[in-house]
Amino acid sequence: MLDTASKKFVLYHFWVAFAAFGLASVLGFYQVLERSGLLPLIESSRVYFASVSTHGVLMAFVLTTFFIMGFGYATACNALRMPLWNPRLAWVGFWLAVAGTLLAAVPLLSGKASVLYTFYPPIQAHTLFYIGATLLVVGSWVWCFIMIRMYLDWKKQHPGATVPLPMYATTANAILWLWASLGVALEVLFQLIPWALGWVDTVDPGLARTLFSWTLHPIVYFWLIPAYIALYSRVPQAAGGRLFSDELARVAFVMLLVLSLPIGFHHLYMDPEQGSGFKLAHAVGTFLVALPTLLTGFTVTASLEMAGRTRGGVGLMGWIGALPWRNPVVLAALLSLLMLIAGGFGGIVNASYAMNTMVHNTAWVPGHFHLIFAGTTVILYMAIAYDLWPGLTGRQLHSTSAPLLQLWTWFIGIIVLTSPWHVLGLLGQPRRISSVTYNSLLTLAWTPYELAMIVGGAIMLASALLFLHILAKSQKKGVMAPASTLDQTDSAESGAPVHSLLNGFKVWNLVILVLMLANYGYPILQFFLTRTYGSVAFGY
Ligand code: HAS
Ligand code: CU1
Repeated sequence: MLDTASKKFVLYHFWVAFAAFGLASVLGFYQVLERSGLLPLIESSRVYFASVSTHGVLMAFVLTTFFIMGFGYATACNALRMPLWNPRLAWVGFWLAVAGTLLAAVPLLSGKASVLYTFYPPIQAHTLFYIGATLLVVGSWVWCFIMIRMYLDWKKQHPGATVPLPMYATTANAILWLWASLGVALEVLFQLIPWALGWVDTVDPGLARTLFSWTLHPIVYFWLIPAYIALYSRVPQAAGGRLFSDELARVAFVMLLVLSLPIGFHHLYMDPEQGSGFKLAHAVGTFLVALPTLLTGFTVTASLEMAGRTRGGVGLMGWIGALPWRNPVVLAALLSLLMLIAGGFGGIVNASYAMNTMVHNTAWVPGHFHLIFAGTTVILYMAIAYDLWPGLTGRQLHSTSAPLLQLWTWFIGIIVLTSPWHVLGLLGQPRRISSVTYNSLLTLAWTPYELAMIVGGAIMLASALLFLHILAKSQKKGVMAPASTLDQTDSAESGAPVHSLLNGFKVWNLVILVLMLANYGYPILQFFLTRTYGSVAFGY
């Protein structure tokens, strides 16, 4: 159970996450204005790249890591009905991550780490950036360790019992992140930091990109899993029903864990350093990893249908209208699923080698990930915050309609922002560039879409600020919440026996080890077996 001190601890995480989100949202709006090329006054590629690097790092690493840690601690205590294990160590993890964020912020904001959130060499950042990123990751490892420890303690105290689903999924995510972050940790510790410090003159971008791809795909599921935990463990009850199948949910989380790791080469299809055979192997895995999302769509929609029919919905589609659309958790889930259809479709296009040649490094790719990350994923982070806020702060949300307005505007903003990016990508607009006025017939066709993206960006910024306002005002001025709502029971009707494979991770860790050796062993080893050439640094 969450005691008062742990509630405060979780709130600290959420506020760091959401403060980062607020700042990054402001930068995002500046970027759509700058990138459109329609306002020559604010054009500066130096400021643009500092901004887009800060925006990406804040959204992809700071918002996510702190939110996932805070939500994980809350889930572990609520679902297992256990106090937080070793709060002192947990605080150490938190402060390490905060220190890392602050360290990285200095070079980011002063234009000395304009390397974008993927920090691919040979563009070089100031050493402080790499050290800050490392500390953030080390802080998150403390979280992983505590999650796994609480899961193991609970299992020891309840021999043979089924681990509650939200905790099973949280543990899967902690294990996933430990495996995933190893790739980037090797890259940063053995390549980037020695190179940034001048201990070595050159860096091998091929090896660095290979190691980063090891992290880059699973990290997106690290971000996504908390959203899926909400879909499985909060949404069915909020809609007035129950989860369609606890076992299918576990299958989905296990598949996300195992299959998301050995497939990173779909980010390197157009790179020369890896062979086509390995790219094919990773492509097959990429199509397989779409399955747990299809399973999730099925199970969650089935749960919603059961709820809608219980609420009196009839006919083929009548249950959809019967759902409580005015409940923020249900509304966010419905909008999230809608965005997942389009975002997932884009993902399948990316994953298909021939079509990837068409969209790779174009505006299509940021279109894809803003839709599926900022859309599908972050809208559920927002819903989780609304859901947990009364329990954490002791106060009810100050308004029932403002969260609905906020979620709808976020959804509309995302659609208006990302649809033009998909089209711009198909029209050949590159990603990772600042201004795009080439003054040719080709770029004339881009103009209407550039205007649309500014409108989308403005709606999103307004929605982001409203989100922060709702949380802050509710925490300060909301009516005291009745005691009954404070005791969140996250458990999704667990207790029914499940197969031991769906209640533990030993076998799955072995499977991951084998798949990683098969898909990454030689591709990494080859850099040490053949003569390769390094690159000197470019950058600030
Ligand atoms: Fe992705 C690039 C492939 C999912 C994030 N992706 C990125 C990047 C990011 C990202 C950040 O293969 C950019 C990296 C960079 O900077 O270079 N992605 C996929 C595939 C999936 C996928 C196959 N991506 C995600 C998720 C992300 C994310 C999730 C963040 C959270 N992605 C790629 C590829 C690239 C890539 C290539 C490299 C592109 C390049 O060339 O650079 C899959 O997991 C998607 C599976 C999803 C589906 C959708 C199923 C639909 C469902 C909805 C059901 C709803 C119903 C409606 C029925 C197949 C489940 C109910 C409605 C009611 C109203 C009741
Ligand atoms: Cu990926």
